[in-house]
Amino acid sequence: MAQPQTNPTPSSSQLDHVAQAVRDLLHQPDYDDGSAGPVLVRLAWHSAGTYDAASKTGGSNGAGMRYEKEGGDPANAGLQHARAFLEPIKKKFSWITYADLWTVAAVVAIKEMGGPEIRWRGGRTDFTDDNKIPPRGRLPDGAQGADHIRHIFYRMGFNDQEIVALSGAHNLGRCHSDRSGFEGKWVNNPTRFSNTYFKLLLVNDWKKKTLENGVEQYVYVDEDMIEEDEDAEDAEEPEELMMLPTDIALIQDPSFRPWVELYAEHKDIFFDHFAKVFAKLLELGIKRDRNGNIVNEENQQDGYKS
Ligand code: CCH
Repeated sequence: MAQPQTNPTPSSSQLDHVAQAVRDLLHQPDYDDGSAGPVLVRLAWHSAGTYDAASKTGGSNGAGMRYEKEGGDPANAGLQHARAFLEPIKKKFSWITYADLWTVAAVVAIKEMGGPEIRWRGGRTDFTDDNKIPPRGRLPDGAQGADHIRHIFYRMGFNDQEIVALSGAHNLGRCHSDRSGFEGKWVNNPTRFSNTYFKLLLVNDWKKKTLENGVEQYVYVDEDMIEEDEDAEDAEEPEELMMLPTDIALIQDPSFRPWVELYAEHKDIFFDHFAKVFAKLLELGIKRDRNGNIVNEENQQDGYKS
């Protein structure tokens, strides 16, 4: 039997250069809310969120989104922007794999946006064809409820507390009608990592709204903000904040809700739990030897043939 291959993890000085290059590209004045950070976080999450613990398939190893089979999944619409932001870094530091770059970029972005330090380990390889890419349909659908969220995240091996902690990433970024069909941001400052998402879930009176495209989401308009803005010289239209049906499920479900309450009240606990669960997400499906190097076993080479 052939020996398993191992891939060395990049050295810390090599990584410092990549991390700096990621920090340098985050500021994008003409893109969304001025930062590439949120979409980079979503790229890492979707690259890892295909994991299935039962069959040990999917996960961030492989960077399958470079192939149409995964990259063309409607669930991944818009993530080509994140991959394009990172492409110059891949060109400059060709030793790093896409799978490592996509995951480390999110960790750097979260920290830079004011979030916690997240443990990250390298050594992922990139698939050289699309045989090992799992079938589509493993990522969550924002239009659904608590049962669906559990079905998706239990499959990866997460519990209810971890599901709620991970969902706190919706403090970042926004929905785009031309990507998911949903529209708007969850918090007023979507490029700053914080626990505001949990606070807003609890304090606001979320109302169901049907968008012009027929998609249903929940919205809230801060009346105080409108009054303040009317007096301001350069008053901008206050933007309606939004929640997905899956976000609202977190306050409706009796097992999810206490975690929302805890994280709304204690930012430090949220940061601690988020750091742990995001690190776990990025390691799903990755088997390491005693030295931390990834072991690509023979049986992991057998993939989906469809
Ligand atoms: Fe999410 N997310 N996400 N999400 N997400 C969207 C955007 C972001 C769901 C649906 C959506 C996580 C969990 C879930 C981010 C991080 C995470 C969008 C809008 C939808 C829809 C996409 C668009 O239109 O551009 C659902 C459903 C779930 C779980 O049930 C988890 C877990 C994470 C990370 C830990 C981030 C960040 C964004 C903003 C992306 C951007 O482009 O601004």
